[in-house]
Amino acid sequence: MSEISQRYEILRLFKILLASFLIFVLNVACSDSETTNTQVTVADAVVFVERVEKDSAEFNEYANRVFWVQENFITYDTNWLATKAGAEATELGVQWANEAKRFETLDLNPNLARKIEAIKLGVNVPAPEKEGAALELAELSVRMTSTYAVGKIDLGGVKVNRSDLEEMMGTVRDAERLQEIWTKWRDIPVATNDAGTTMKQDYARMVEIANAGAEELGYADLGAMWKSRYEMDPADFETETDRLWGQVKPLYDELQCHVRAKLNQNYGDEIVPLDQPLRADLLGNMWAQSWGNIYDLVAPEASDPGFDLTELLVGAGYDATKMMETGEAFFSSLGFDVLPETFWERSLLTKPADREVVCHASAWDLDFKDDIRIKMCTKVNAEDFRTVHHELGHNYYDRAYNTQDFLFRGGANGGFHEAIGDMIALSITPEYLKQIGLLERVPDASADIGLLMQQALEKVAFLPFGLLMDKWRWDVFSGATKPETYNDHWWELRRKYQGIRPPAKRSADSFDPGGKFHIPSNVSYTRYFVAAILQFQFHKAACDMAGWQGPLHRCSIYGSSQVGTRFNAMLEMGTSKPWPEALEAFTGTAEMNGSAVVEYFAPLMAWLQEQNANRSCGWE
Ligand code: X8Z
Ligand code: ZN
Repeated sequence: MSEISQRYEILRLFKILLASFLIFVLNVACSDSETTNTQVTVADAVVFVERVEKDSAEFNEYANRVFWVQENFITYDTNWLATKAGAEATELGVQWANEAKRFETLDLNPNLARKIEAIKLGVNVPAPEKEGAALELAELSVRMTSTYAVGKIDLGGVKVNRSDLEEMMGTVRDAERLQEIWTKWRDIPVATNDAGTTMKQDYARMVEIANAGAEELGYADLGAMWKSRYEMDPADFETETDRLWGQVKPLYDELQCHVRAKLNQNYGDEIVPLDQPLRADLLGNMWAQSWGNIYDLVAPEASDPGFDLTELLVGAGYDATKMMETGEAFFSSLGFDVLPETFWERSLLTKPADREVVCHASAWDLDFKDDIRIKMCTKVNAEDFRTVHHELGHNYYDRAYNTQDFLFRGGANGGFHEAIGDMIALSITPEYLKQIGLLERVPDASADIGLLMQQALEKVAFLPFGLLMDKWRWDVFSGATKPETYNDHWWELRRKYQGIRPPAKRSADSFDPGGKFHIPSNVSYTRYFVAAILQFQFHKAACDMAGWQGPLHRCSIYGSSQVGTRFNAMLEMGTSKPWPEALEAFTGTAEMNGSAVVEYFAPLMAWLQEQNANRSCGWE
């Protein structure tokens, strides 16, 4: 060996030794679970995000189609398929979320950081990575949702389907009959299912698995994970929702007091005692969440609008398709493109007689492009006319942001998605109904209190319900409420926030939260509370843009393409920017605020305070 090659060989050996030493040092330094953090780069994050965007678009379209078929045709086999797809979706989502955590500490540009966060929060109900957990979670989920959806209830020997029972809560006026329907509906979550369990047991097990999944992803529990979607510290978000509730609570309290007094006149002291919370089955709705159906019982005598929207729709021969077309025409009047032909071919707009379906209304975006659809067991009435607009709002929002990168295709926050169609429905004024040929004569200002009362029974009555659904879940997920007190805590919150009580004592074994679609389906609910506030902010901003001068409840933005253009600009943003920026883009303010609700209902508030002046309000 020459001297040069000898020196070269020594150098080479030295280099190998140095490299081994460095690898050793790195391994020692990184030998705990934080391992790979130091090794990933921004470039890796870019590649990772690109891969997830591509793969999740592909997988989610497949899963959407499986779930669409299952919810339109509930059988043993479609449940089997949905369980399989659900488990796969959870496994993939959790795997991606865990991978995403590795990039959190890097200095990423805002877009990339938002996408990493979106991947982390991408699974609605996570399972831990432990073998079998995702499958068990999917089994529980499919079993709970199909238990909720299928079956009929025996009413005096007649089998009645659930969608008809919901409708009956709005039309029946006999207190005993209402109590029977209400109670039988709530027998379902405590009945033993095919797997030999009850919904309550399934729910408690689901909570265990989901909490373990959320903890693995770095959240205190599933509730903290859901709150994190609002781009705030979870505790701050809770404070924020309480602040909003504080703004509108005085209005709710006056409404509750007036409704109780009127129901007392109708049903008497025994059924509606004036010093007690209201009986939950007398409010025209299976969950006492919106009370529009009992307008006739609480209407202000001297302020009759002179028409009933349900009667107008029925009288004009509307059916589900015509209701949908009317909603579509509203969006068209703002400048939005008409719905694709496939919407009409592929949607399910009425309840099929020959098979089990999930009747709870939903809007779908199957391919994240333009395969948008609605699934709804539509009835021809005022409530469903509004729901049609609500669902269409989801579809138009989905379509507006479909050119964003895949991870930005979503609502600015959950509340935005729920508020879009509702904001449009606030424009269903008498003037608008006249414009579309449903109403002959627009009532004058003397009908304002009546019109506002109709609206308050829907919107103001909803607020505490919208809030307490997740207050209950937050307590369940945090472990503050255990299965033994699930039902008692539910009624504590119902009493505290809504001032309502069950028609008869409930046993601790009951699982009344399970009688509401969003609990077995794990759809978070604060979104609807937030939407109930936001829609009035949107409506006010839209009316200002349209140059409206009169009271807010008489304003309709029908036909205003100028509002449509600005509205679309907000919708197109999807989740690409923090939600306060989206809010500001449309309303000029970056804060959620209940003051638009207060302004909208101000004349009714004054009237209610007068009516309640000599009544003893409250229920504690
Ligand atoms: O679930 C819905 C929509 C589908 S996102 C029909 N809503 C909540 C409910 O029904 O409880 C709309 C209002 C609140
Ligand atoms: Zn919705």
